[in-house]
Amino acid sequence: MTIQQVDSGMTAYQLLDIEGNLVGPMPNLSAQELLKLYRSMHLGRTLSNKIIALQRQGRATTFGSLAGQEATAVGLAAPMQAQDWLATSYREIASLVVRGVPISTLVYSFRGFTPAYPPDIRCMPIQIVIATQMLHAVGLGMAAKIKGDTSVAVGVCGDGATSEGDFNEALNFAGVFQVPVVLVVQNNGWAISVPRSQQSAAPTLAARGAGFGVPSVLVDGNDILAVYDVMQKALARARAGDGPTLVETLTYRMGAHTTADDPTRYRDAAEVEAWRAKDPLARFKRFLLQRDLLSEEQDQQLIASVEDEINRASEEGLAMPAPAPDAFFDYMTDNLTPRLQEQRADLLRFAQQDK
Ligand SMILES: Cc1ncc(C[n+]2csc(CCOP(=O)(O)OP(=O)(O)O)c2C)c(N)n1
Ligand SMILES: [Mg+2]
Repeated sequence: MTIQQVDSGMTAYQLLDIEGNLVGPMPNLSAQELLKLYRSMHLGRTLSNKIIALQRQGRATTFGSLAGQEATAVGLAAPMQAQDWLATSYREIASLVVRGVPISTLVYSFRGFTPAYPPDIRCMPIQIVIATQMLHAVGLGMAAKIKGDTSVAVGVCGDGATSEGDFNEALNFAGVFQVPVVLVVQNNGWAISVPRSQQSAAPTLAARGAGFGVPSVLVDGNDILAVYDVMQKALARARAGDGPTLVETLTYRMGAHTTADDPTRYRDAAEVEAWRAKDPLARFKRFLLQRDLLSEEQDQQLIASVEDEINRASEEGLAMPAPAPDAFFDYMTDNLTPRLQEQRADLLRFAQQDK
């Protein structure tokens, strides 16, 4: 597979069929690396379920489920190098875990607090304002290009985000200035209640790239090996100075948009069931079992250790002290204007009354 070839084809690139059979050339990954990908996918799903449970208990904020999209989230982050930058939306929590953001920090952030990621991790805080992170990624890539370093930036957004001006501006800038960036669209079929079919008349969202002179790839987003392979090649292209790539991953949001959503009101149960058969975790598990890289017993152990890790990290994240109510003023500007100082004092008075 080369990026130029897939550009014209526009059938989704696949390496694992839904039975877990290898249908293309195996990426260069050791047994240990394959198992790590599988464990990271489990970490993503278990963490997502955990935060949903915490939200139900009133201990976390509104949260968007990752279930079904683990191959995309893990596959886009795993081939990145330490010096690369990642700017995600709110759903790709497994990408952040792969990059090294502590799980306890993520749990803390979903209590509604601004997290402090370790600075060397080079992940932007999750972005709620749809598509803006694509511009951030292009800016980070452009900065690397100007400085002449070897970092590549990755931006991730959803299918709905592709209708935003920011997405198109990011692609345009990336194309014109040959920015070392990979722009990933995780097409999970829905933007809250708006289906992909109403998002764009283009046959694929990857097709958007051509209009901006940006090579693009359509990939099976529930196939961890295919996503990994495509990302590895797109990152290498950018690092070699060959410019940006647009990647569309075809996946599906199995859960609700967020904990504030009821998808049964707008989508068909049969559609959800059809996608259940393409579950990225089940598919990859079949592959690993077939190749004797995993046994059922080892799988049970792996799942238990993941649950244990998530539970322990969650306890840590829940125990972290909440920031002072006025702490966000500290991140705003170096010198608060008199008006902002007044607002800060007002807020503190209000918080005091509330006690
Ligand atoms: C600029 C902007 N407009 C509207 C919203 C409200 N909103 C939150 S999520 C969402 C849908 C996004 O869908 P998609 O891009 O497909 O991402 P997904 O949630 O499916 O991962 C919208 C419209 C927002 N957060 N930001
Ligand atoms: Mg979507």
